Amino acid sequence: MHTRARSVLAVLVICGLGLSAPRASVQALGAQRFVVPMLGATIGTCPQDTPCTLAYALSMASPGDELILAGTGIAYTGTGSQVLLIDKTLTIRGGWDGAGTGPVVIDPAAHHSAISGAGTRRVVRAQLDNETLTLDGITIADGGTTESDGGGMWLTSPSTGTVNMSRVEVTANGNVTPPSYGGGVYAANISLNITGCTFSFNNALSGGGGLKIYQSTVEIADSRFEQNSATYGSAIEVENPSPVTIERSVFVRHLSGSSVILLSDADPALVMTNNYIIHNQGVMIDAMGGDLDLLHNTYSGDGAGTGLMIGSTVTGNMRNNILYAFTNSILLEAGSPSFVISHTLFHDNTHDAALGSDYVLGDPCLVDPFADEQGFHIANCSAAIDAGEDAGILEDYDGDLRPRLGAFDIGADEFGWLVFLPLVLR
Ligand SMILES: [Ca+2]
Repeated sequence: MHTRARSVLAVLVICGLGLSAPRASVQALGAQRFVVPMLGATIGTCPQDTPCTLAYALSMASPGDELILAGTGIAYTGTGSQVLLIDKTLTIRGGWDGAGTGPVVIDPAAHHSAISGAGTRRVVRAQLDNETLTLDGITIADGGTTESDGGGMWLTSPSTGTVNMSRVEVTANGNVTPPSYGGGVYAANISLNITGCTFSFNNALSGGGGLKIYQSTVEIADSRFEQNSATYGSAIEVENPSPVTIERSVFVRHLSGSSVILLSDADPALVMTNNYIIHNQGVMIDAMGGDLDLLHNTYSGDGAGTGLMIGSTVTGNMRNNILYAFTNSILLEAGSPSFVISHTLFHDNTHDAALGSDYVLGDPCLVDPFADEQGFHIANCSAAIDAGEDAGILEDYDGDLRPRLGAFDIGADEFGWLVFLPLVLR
């Protein structure tokens, strides 16, 4: 994909040069602009040995350029309504070691590049018109706004736009004026890809504490939502026609709000595969309408709350899910005739009102249900082993192949000795 995109770009540049030399400059390939949080230059082109301020680098960057942020432990800040107003194709990459010469070393784990709204302004506002914003290896922190949407980031487009987020930590953002939506991120009319990201401690007064999705296409993988808060949809609210997929992700310790994930009207489509939804309060997934497919997920209520609340018009199916330790495992409104339930494992719930077909009542034999997601892997005594059906999912949460040792297992983990042994030895 990357190689192909470069090839296409190269062809475009060559064509541009052939037609009109000045129109396609070298910058169309994406110049690197280096940025530091303190004492940056405000003239020049921001080379590695003379890095600039963030505001200056953004102002002088051409479409396609890449801003490379030194990770010094000092947060980047700004003035006005938001730290960054982005209306062009751009990459912002954190984790640069700051060395003025030699190879450019980028390691976000070692060099922390945080952009802070200091509790008084939004961190990023992106208005993309057929443009792409790529964020990698940065932290979006302490964004706050008196506007209603998007405390950390407000991502919008009048046409189409794409935002790619990888290794981004969205933390401690919120908006202070009700009604407010998308404390961490508000995504409206865009395509949003989230991989390897964390949303934590974000707050919305109304819906979508971590993320509000409005009329957008969103893919989330290998990510973590932890302790976000809202009145409803404390992790995520999905509204209007919005196809959303979530896989290999964790939703943990959402302790306020009526629901963790909310489909709030008739049009959303959510597919969730191989996720852990554990140690939260309220309803884990509240689908008021739309299409919902739940494949190989593991949910725990710690002895309270509701696993799934399914509206009467919801279509879709759930296959191979574990519902553990809820007051109510599944509540169906008026029978929810178009929602199919099969191969669910129920254990330690007070009420199992809707069982579906081929259900299992038995101990999932979790490694440690007081721990986080690693504890919700299954041990060899589990009733989930080989009790599932083929739902077309050929890998588990860890990327291990399904099925193993016979048939498909229920839940996010496919049991295998090769995985289990290192876990118990930890
Ligand atoms: Ca198996």
